[in-house]
Amino acid sequence: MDAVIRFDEDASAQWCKTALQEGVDAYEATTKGLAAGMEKVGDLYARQEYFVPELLLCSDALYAGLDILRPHIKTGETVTKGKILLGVVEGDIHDIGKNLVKTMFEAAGWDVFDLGKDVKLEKIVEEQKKIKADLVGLSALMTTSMMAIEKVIGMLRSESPGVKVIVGGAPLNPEIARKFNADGYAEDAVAAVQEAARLLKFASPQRH
Ligand code: B1M
Repeated sequence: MDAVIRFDEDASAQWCKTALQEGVDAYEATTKGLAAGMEKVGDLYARQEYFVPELLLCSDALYAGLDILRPHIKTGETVTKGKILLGVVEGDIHDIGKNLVKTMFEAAGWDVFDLGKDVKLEKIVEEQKKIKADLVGLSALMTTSMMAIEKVIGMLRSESPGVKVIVGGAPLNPEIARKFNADGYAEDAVAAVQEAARLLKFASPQRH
C-alpha cells in the first residue's frame, strides 16, 4: 500500500514478490495492498496534497505490482467460460478498476475483448455486433462519464437485442444500474465475475 502511495515502482514490485513468497493470496494482495493504496491516494488528491502527476506515478507503481501478482490471481469460479466485451466509456480515462475486472475474468477462464478506456459509444456497439460477446461490461469512474453508460445501453439494446450488460465503477450502485437499464451491477472485480455467472446461468447467453 505504502509503495503505491509513495509512487515507488520498485518497492511495489518487491512487496508483491515478498507477499507471494509468504503465501499471501494474490487477489488479497491486489485489493488490500495495491488498490487500497490507490484509495488513500484518492484521499490525498481530494485534500489537494496530490495532483494529477502524482496520481499517474501512483498508477505506475500499482501496475508494477500488479504485473507480479496477475499470473497468480485465481478465482473459485467454475462457470462455463464466456466471452465478455469490456471497456471504459467515452470521456473517462480511468482504467485501473477495469483492468482489475479484466484480470479477474481472465483468471476465471473467460475470453476478454478489452476495448480500453475512453471508448466511443459507437465503437462499443459496433464491436459487440462483430464479436457477439455473451456479456458487455462497462465501467465509469466519474459522475459525468457514467451518463454515457445509460446512453450506450440504449444503443446496444436497439442494435444487439438480447445483449446482457453488466456495469461497475465508483459512482455507480445497484439503483443507478437498474435506472440505466443494465442487467447486472458489481461493486468490485470478484463480484463482477460472480454477477456475470449469475446472469448467464439464469438467462440464455447469446452464443453464435
Ligand atoms: Co481521477 N478522478 N481524474 N485520475 N481519479 C477520480 C475518479 C475522482 C473521484 C477524484 C476526486 O475528485 N476525488 C474524480 C472524479 C469526480 C467525479 O465523479 N466527477 C477524478 C477526476 C475529477 C479526474 C480528472 C478530471 C482530473 C483532472 O484532469 N483535473 C481526470 C479525468 C480525465 C478523464 O477521465 N477524462 C482524472 C485523471 C486521473 C488520472 C489519469 C491521473 C488517474 C487515472 C489513471 C488510470 O486509471 N490509468 C486518476 C486516478 C488514479 C483517480 C483516483 C485517485 C483513483 C481511481 C482508481 O484507480 N481507484 C480517483 C479517486 C478515487 O477513486 N478515490 C479519481 C482504484 C481502482 C481499483 O478502483 O476504479 O473504483 P475503481 O475500480 C473498482 C470498482 O469501482 C469496480 O471494481 C474495481 C476493482 O475492484 N469496478 C467495476 C470498476 N469498473 C468496473 C466494471 C464492472 C464491475 C466493477 O463491470 C463491468
